[in-house]
Amino acid sequence: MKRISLTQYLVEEQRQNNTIPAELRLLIEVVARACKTISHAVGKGALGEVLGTADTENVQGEVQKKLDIISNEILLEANEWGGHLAAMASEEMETIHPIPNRYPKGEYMLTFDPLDGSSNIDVNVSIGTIFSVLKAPEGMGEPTEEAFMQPGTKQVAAGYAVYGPQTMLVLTTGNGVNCFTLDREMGSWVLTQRDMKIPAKTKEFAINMSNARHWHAPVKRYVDELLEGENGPRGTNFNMRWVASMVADVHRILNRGGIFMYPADTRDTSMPGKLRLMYEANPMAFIVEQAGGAATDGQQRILDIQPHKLHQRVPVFLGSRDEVAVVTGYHQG
Ligand code: P6P
Repeated sequence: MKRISLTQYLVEEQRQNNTIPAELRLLIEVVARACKTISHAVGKGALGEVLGTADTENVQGEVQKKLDIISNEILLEANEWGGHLAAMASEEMETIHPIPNRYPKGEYMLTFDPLDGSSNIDVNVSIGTIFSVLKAPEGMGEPTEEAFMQPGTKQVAAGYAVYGPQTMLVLTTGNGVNCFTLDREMGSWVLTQRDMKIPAKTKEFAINMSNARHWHAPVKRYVDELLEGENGPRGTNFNMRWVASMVADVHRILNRGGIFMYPADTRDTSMPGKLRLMYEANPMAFIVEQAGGAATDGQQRILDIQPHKLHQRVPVFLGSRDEVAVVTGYHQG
């Protein structure tokens, strides 16, 4: 069967569903091209002098890896001049990044985690780029952080690139989830999986078990029942995976089901979980829901959360909808 490129997919999607205006198609293609460049930089490893840490910290107080900064720069430079964006926001930057006045401003706003899973960079484990697209509020004028404070239901597109054995791009514009594989010889993204669907049931969970003593009761109850296996209330055995790269864990779940959890815990009530709403939880929740899965913070749909701060964190339970319903039910019970 003849495979089609990302561009042909986007053009045909616009023709059939009118959900991808030309400016949004341009934005998606620019981000996809930037992810190719990031994949190339990541793939060089030590040969490219890109491993190890920069001697800087990001707004999260995390030591930045050289590739965090390189990836952030690649996305900024790729998106500044095209005229499709009004502003950008990144995990690696404290404040929003308005498009410089020397370039025309567009109607979209882009948030991203330029390189997610940084702790895996130096040990050659899959990492990725996560991005989310919002519309700029009508008549916004000068972009503000406030303009980004839109619930996840307002996203017009979201996606991630995973830099693993293959480099893949997973994308939704609100009409299902599709996956593209990078053809390195041609330098093009090729559609390899159409309309991905997460199985409602699963026997595989993903959580960092080393935090177990800090979990709140609903999470402890849920995970203990999974660990009790066939002799416990679930009546079956479960398997566990934890890559410590959200992109890699979510990609596995998109392909074979599973539940991914990064809960809040008792250590720091001011920090509800580790993952950030605007450029990790929201884009992943959009993708997961579009693939028939579910994504909550333990109480409500992640996509319904009204953001208040650009870098706010949120507890995350996402994946196979039957399992997300169980653990969410324990929180609500
Ligand atoms: P921990 C990577 O730093 C990340 O933000 C996610 O990609 C990943 O799921 C999580 O943190 C891993 O956290 O505490 O297990 O290292």
